[in-house]
Amino acid sequence: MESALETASQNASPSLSRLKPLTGIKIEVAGQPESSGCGTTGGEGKASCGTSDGPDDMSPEVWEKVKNHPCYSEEAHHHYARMHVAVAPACNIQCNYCNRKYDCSNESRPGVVSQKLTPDQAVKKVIAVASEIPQMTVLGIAGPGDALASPQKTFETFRQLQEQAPDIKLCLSTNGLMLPDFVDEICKYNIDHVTITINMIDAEVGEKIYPWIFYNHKRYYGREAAQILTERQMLGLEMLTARGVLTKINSVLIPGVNDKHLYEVNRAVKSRGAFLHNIMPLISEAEHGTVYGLTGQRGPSAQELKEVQDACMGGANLMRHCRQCRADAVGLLGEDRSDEFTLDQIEQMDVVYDLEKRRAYQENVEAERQAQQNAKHAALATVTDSAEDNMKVLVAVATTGGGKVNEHFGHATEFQIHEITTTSTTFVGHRRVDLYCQGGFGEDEQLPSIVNAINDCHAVLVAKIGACPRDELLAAGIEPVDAYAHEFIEKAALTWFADYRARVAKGEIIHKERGDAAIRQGAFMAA
Ligand code: CLF
Ligand code: SF4
Repeated sequence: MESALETASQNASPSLSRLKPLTGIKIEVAGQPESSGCGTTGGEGKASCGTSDGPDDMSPEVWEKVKNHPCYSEEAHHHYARMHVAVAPACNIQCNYCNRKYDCSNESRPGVVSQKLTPDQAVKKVIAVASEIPQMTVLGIAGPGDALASPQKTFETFRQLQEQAPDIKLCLSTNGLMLPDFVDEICKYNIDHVTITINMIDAEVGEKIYPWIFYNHKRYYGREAAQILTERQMLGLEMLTARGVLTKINSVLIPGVNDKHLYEVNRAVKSRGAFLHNIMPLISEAEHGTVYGLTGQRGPSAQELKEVQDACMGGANLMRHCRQCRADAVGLLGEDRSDEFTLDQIEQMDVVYDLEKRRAYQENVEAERQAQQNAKHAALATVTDSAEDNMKVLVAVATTGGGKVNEHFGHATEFQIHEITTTSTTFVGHRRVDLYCQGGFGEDEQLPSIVNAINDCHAVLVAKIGACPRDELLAAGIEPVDAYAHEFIEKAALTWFADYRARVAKGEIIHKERGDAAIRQGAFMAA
């Protein structure tokens, strides 16, 4: 084991200065956008997953890689889709938050994978989806085990796709144990995006997360296992950075285990050139059958998650729009169309991979995206508020996309959360909820869980809302706001906040701090 590590170390020659981090997702008013959070400095220029960032913020080479990747660009995720193919069932480590009967927790919600695929079946499925969903730009292999624990299946799938669908970006997710051994292979197939799940850099923390690993034909336990894993993860990350592959680090936030430690993880991965850091909440329920589920290890609250993410600002750039999707997910982030593409259905489809048609469609998407950006900045420039105070609130927004407040409260399956100051709006995440409106009627039993999910917000901006949920929200101290229906989110939020502060100043309402909110546990069911 040691000699393998040493050999790999000698092969690695990272030039870490090539990839430097940037700042986060913040939209400033009056047409003066400023990046400060979810972005990175990639190559010689800036790169970001921030809503306001574009080709001017990064090198052309990095922009080319991220511009239509829904996970690496927060802004792109409103327009472009990804899909996963479940070709990698095996795993070589055990995480206490994983049960093999469920999707890999690295990249997935806990929920069984509907169909495990052979590479041939996977390629067929990708071609079928790409024909039906021309905005599907990224193919990821994220389990249901570890992509590099089944390397033949993983790379055979990538090999075929590189030949048959050359415009699709290839993406891989791994626990990192075998990563140093496969960096050449990753580069050979032009896999430009690699996610490594790194929950610790200290074996004392690691032994509470990983009971064992299987490495070099031997099973290692406890602290020794965690030590090998962290060394391999760091080495793999350095090797990818040296080869110019964009890396994203996923970390599962486990309260009482690694919550205080993730700041150190953030600094460590930043110094090794990670492009993005995605800090995700632990999902842990007894019915998932995981060690953590069975021992009662809880996941973080919304504010606990935000506190750790905020503490990591300024380190590696943060991804805040992850939906913890399934290992066989298909569609835009936050939606899942995998049911439309079972193997039986694909057999019936008339599949034609038309590269020109896909390109033409994506050009239209780009034009629409640019028009939306221009309109948004024009709308923001009309917001005038020069007040300078420290008041800061969160608002929840119901949106179907396009950057607008355009979803009915009862139809929302998730709310965007924005932090508002007098001069800026910052996207800080999503909160999933159960549908309030069921079959045309409001489902009052769902309201408490929806209120819990956005309980740290002062207002919820919606296109429309009925009288019953309106009263319940008001009673909970959350202001329902439908006055800005179909406005751009940032403009609506800033305008509402100016009005809110004016009412506070006049004594019409009293400003109070809000409490915490709950992160929804359990499998996501699309509307
Ligand atoms: Fe898939 Fe992951 Fe690639 Fe994205 S997902 S392999 S980087 S294409 Fe994305 Fe899903 Fe979050 Fe993963 S939203 S779970 S970060
Ligand atoms: Fe489960 Fe993924 Fe961890 Fe393997 S790496 S044990 S599949 S969560």
